[in-house]
Amino acid sequence: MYYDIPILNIVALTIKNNTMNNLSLYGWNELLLEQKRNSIYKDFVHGRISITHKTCYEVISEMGDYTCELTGNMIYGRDKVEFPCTGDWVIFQPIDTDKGIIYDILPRQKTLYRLKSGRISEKQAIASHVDKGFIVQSLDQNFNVRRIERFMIQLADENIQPVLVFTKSDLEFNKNDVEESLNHLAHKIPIFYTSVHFPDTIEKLREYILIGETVVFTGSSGVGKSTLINKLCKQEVLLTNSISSATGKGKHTTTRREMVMMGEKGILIDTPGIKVFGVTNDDADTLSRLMDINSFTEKCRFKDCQHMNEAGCAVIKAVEDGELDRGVYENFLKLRKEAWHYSTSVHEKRKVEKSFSKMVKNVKKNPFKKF
Ligand SMILES: Nc1nc2c(ncn2[C@@H]2O[C@H](COP(=O)(O)OP(=O)(O)OP(=O)(O)O)[C@@H](O)[C@H]2O)c(=O)[nH]1
Ligand SMILES: [Mg+2]
Ligand SMILES: [Zn+2]
Repeated sequence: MYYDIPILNIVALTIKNNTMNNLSLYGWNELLLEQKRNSIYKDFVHGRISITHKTCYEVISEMGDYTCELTGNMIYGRDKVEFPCTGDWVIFQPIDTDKGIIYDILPRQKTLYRLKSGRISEKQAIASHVDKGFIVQSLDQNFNVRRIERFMIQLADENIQPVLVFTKSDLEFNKNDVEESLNHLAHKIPIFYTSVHFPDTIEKLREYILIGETVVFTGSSGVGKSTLINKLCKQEVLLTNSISSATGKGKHTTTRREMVMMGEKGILIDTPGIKVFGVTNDDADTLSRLMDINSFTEKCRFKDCQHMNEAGCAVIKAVEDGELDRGVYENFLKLRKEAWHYSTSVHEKRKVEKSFSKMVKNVKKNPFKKF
């Protein structure tokens, strides 16, 4: 079901006293207010999406929490990637004490996107208005520097501060090996070693999250994202994969993107574990800077060197001389190729859409002509 016409004053807006929310704790600010004033729906209610379901959204507003659907205009008038995601600020009209219809989304910023897996190159918005991106890896089997680089490049595209959070530091691991493989990244990203069994490591991380700041947690399934969020919030706000000692049950893998409040301090967004996190950032300069190879790229003979097989390529020479890690170099090529592939297919798609809409216009003008 969807709605197109604003249902003004049909339902008395009942304020639910028990669920009044102070939105400034959720990051509401002057800029967002200004943006709301520019919307034709400025007289409606605003709120932030806390959970994204398949066809509806949980929205937190000053008047309480609502489950909302989209208007038909929003469903049919936008690309999937422009549909609301967790963390978005939206304008909606309550139609009941706990139901509403979303009419507009305030301009997105600092959004974590990923390349959707599948044949068609499609971006997916995971979380928006994000200040920090916690790249979570567990120190048992999950540590993988190539995956860290992958997340970092994607976060850089939207100016989200990357933070590396290791979990399960109570388990056996070789800290020297970990630190050595992070040499080229260490000065670009804060690193935390945490364990649910060492409360001071959780406390340090909690202090790092500031009031009103939004943090998204990303990483493979089972690394302990939901467990860590529960510890930071000092309560079981999310289901985790741990076995409950009381029931012996509790296998639960996260399936939705959900926002929770950490005390009255920060806003934490949990996400399901993703096997391969595809990138869409095709900015080669950012990539070479992040991977710490820009000191070599500057010395290449040709300005437009692609660092693949060109004569006088300082990057290839650095790999041959052992100055640049081969793994870093190969991941650089891989990430760049992936992002190129994405942007080329987006470009192609736009071209097809443009020629299609041109054809539709022409048909409307001259319905009997053959095109
Ligand atoms: N030893 C140890 N185990 C932990 C730690 N943190 C989490 N775990 C365990 O790791 C398992 C997975 O935890 P979850 O929090 O569900 O993992 P997740 O990253 O949310 O996984 P998905 O929701 O599937 O993406 C559970 O059995 C936790 O008890 C830790 O610091 N040390
Ligand atoms: Mg989880
Ligand atoms: Zn080169």
